[in-house]
Amino acid sequence: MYFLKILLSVLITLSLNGCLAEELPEPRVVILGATGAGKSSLANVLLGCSPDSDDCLFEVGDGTDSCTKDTSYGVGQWLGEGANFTVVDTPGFGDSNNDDNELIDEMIHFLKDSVNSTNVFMISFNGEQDRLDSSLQQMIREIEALFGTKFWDNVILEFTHWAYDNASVQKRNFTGKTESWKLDVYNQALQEMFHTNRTLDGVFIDSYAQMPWNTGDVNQQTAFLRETSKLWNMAITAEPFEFMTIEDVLNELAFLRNENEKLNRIINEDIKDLYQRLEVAVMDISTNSFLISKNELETESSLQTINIKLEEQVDELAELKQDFNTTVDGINLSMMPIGSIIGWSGQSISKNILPLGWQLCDGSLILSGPMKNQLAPNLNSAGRFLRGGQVYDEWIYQEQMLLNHMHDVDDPSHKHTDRGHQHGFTYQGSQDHDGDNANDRTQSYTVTRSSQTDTGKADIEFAKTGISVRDAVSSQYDIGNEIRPKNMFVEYIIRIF
Ligand SMILES: Nc1nc2c(ncn2[C@@H]2O[C@H](COP(=O)(O)OP(=O)(O)OP(=O)(O)O)[C@@H](O)[C@H]2O)c(=O)[nH]1
Ligand SMILES: [Mg+2]
Repeated sequence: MYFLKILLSVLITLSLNGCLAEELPEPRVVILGATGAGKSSLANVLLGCSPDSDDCLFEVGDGTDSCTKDTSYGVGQWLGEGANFTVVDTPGFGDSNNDDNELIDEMIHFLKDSVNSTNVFMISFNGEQDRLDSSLQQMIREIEALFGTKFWDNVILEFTHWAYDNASVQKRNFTGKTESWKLDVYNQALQEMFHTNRTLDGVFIDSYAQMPWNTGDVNQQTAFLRETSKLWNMAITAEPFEFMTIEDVLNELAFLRNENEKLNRIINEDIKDLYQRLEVAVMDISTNSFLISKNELETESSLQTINIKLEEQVDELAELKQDFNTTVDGINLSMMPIGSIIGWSGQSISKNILPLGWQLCDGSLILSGPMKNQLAPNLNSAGRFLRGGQVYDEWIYQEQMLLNHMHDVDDPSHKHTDRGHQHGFTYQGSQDHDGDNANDRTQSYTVTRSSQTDTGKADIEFAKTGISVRDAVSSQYDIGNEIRPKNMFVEYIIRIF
């Protein structure tokens, strides 16, 4: 089973080894360190291999001479079963057989060209040693000089040869040279030697925990998993560091400066162009402002003119309306034949003047038309009513008349008493003495007598009865000097032509 797992990991790695840099899976971990520190062993165990297995990707030395000669990467699953990642193994420095500068150059080129970026620079130290190897110092100095001090942001310290068997743990606890002590010592040393004041984090991964004789040791396995998990979490959360040398940065800077100058030129030209356009625009604005104010004045003047004209037209319209009404009235009135007499709500009520061709019926002289030289009927001043009549009756004035009528007299019966009266009378006469001859003479005589009448035989004069019809009109009606129904005054006018 273990063999199969290794084989699978190797196959994956082999198949991916020809990858382009940008295709290398992340996180990427670059392991740096002195020769023999255990870099290749660590790279193997991170890929799930045994630290020193022949089947491992990275060759592991015997501890005397440097083993890894070239920088190379391996791609596989984390601890042989996790997510894909990339681990980069670098040569050890400080071997008298090698030219460190040459190794560093090759390594830098490989990192730039084949790896491109990394999430973690893991600097491996042999945990059993307490000092920083001078060759390693040189390498770090080179890296710092090439990539800049920013590379410290991605650095993690890693201590190999840090066993978690009981004896080793007890020994460290006894001596006080624990993990925190180790980190303090190395951080202090690094800060003194290099341009960093960062307190770097660290992991203690003992590759030998995966040796067959240790896999049964629960403590060692627990520590191995804890420390590798810590490394994984740091790797997946770290921002990738791009392998750009100072030279690259300078080149890029020069390029950017060049670009900047180009852009500046363009911007300057654009600004110049903009200034010119701005000047034109300002002139346009000024011209437009002038035109606008001129237009405003003209508009205002036009508006005033329009208003005046409008008012004139309103007046004209009112006059036209008046004329129209007059015309309409005229038309209506002219439709009436000459001699027509109509009632008119006169000037004070109708606010209208007497239409042409009409004259008040006030008895004034008619000056034109077929009735010329006649007096207009005098209806208005005399307050006359009009009545229908025959053609020969026209214009005949009639005074008021009351129809002959009778009044019933209610006599509630009364009595006349004749208390008797005397009639005196004188009788003069002549008496012919009948004689049958001519000598008969006439004898004058006077007789005065007084006789008493019989009662009830006197004739009673009406005036003596005391009965009279006083007023013909009952007091509940208005009594006046004319007879009229209810009415309303208008002025009568007559059409004369
Ligand atoms: N006890 C112990 N031995 C280790 C550990 N890691 C590596 N070794 C041994 O240390 C020796 C060097 O290991 P390598 O992995 O080759 O070291 P390296 O850093 O790759 O060396 P170079 O490639 O020469 O730079 C080998 O004999 C390993 O077996 C460890 O964690 N504990
Ligand atoms: Mg090696």
